Amino acid sequence: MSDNQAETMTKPFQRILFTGAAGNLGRRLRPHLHAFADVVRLADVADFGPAGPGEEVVLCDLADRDAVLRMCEGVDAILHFGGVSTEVEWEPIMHANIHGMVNLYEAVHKLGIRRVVFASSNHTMGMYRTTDLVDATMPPRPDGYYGVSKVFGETLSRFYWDRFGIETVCLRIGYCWPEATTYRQMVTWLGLDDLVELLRRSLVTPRVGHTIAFGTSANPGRWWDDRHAGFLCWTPKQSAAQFADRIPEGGGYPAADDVTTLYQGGPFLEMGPKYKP
Ligand code: NAI
Ligand code: 15L
Repeated sequence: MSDNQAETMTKPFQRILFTGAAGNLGRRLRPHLHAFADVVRLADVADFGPAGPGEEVVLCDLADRDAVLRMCEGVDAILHFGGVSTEVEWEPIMHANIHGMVNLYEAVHKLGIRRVVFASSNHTMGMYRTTDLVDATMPPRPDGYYGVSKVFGETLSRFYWDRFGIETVCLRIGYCWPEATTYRQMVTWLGLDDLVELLRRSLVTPRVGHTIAFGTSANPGRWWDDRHAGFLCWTPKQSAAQFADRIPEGGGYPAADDVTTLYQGGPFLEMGPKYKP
């Protein structure tokens, strides 16, 4: 297909909203979002500059209920990537990932928006061992406040599907950064092209109900079995095998019996709440 043909093809949505536009994935995904909709509304609490062609920019704190309702007005689907993306103290996580998530789904329900793709995380399952093979039917075992907040997001979206028929695909994203430099990053790596295609499938697959999918490329030694999201027909094409020669001896891990080596959550276990005498 030529570029011209691709440009004239009908896009699946008139307007989509992407939250978290100022972040790592927001900046990397931005050029790819135009394939999904005529208008891409980009939102974040942090300033990220002016709108480009086919874009709208909204500055909005997810914890501000009225602002979230305004941010969602007129959109057909949402890619929800905004929020605290790592293990920190509870208050900011509660602000963005708990209150923010409730505000978003209240707005989605009120405005009749039918589909959300939620950037969940592998840290919903971070207390499984690195020797376990995890799938979407297994109970969540988060590795800290951040992982707990993502389990909350998955559960809230489940409620909105069961009660109100609002569809959500929760993506348990692995390590989505340009390069892997430790063994854990290599096992959990998600290439950007694979993520773009996963987003497309999550948006256009006709009936997704409430789905949990694992976002990881075709890496050697994967910890996650994604068969329950097989109907999305997403087959990752990238692989972190390309980084194998950069991984230091020992995998960039501490000693074999360290918690960050034993559990899938890796370094997040050390960043999380600890007893302080
Ligand atoms: P990031 O931290 O770079 O971006 C998150 C964005 O959310 C930031 O621009 C931040 O300003 C915004 N944000 C934070 N609090 C907010 C609030 N109260 N109101 C509005 N916006 C707020 O994170 P990144 O790497 O871009 O990840 C995006 C999403 O994907 C996050 O939800 C993260 O939890 C999830 N994820 C990312 C992974 C990765 O490897 N990059 C892995 C697993 C999940
Ligand atoms: C996440 O959930 C984070 O948002 C991301 O920055 C990475 O650190 C990733 O998990 C990981 O597990 O490495």
